[in-house]
Amino acid sequence: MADTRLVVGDITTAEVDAIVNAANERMLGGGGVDGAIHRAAGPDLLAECRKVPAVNGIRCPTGEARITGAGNLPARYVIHTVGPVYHQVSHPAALLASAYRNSLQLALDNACRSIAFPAISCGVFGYPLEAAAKVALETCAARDYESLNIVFYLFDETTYSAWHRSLSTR
Ligand code: AR6
Repeated sequence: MADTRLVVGDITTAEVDAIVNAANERMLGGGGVDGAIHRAAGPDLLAECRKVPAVNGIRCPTGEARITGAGNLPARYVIHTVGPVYHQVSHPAALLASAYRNSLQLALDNACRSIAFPAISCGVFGYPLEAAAKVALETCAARDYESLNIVFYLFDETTYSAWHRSLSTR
């Protein structure tokens, strides 16, 4: 199994090859962790996002992922993914797993050894914490990703506890 660590903290400080952004389909910034990442990275990140091809304004459909440089962040790359809006889709777990899987695959494709995730969909997108933790940790535990060092940056104690409980019952 991949080396998986949990920390309480701000993902913009993560010293890893790639940090994952919980973005929206337009991929031009937003609130929550997306806003924090764009603020810390500076305007180069938005400029790179604008270069990602869009179809009807959509750069990254829900469950997919895209990679850019990371501007002023300590990380080399930002992997932008879009989790499901929990109450708007009929199969949220499949889409959330897909967001994690596609992010992990992009990290491997770009020779990353380490990747940091936030709790995708657990803010304004309303995903229940226990259920999200289970999907996140199960997906990251797949053998395909065992070469990666994976760290979850969980922003508050409640989210950390949900992940910690899920990891210790695996
Ligand atoms: N570091 C780590 N985690 C953070 C940080 C941070 N600096 N800031 C917030 N979080 P959310 P979503 C946590 O709402 O639910 C944006 O507007 C936060 O406490 O950022 O996937 C996008 O543009 C929560 O646990 O993402 C989209 O429109 C987790 O990150 C939409 O929000 C995710 O919360 C995406 O919603």
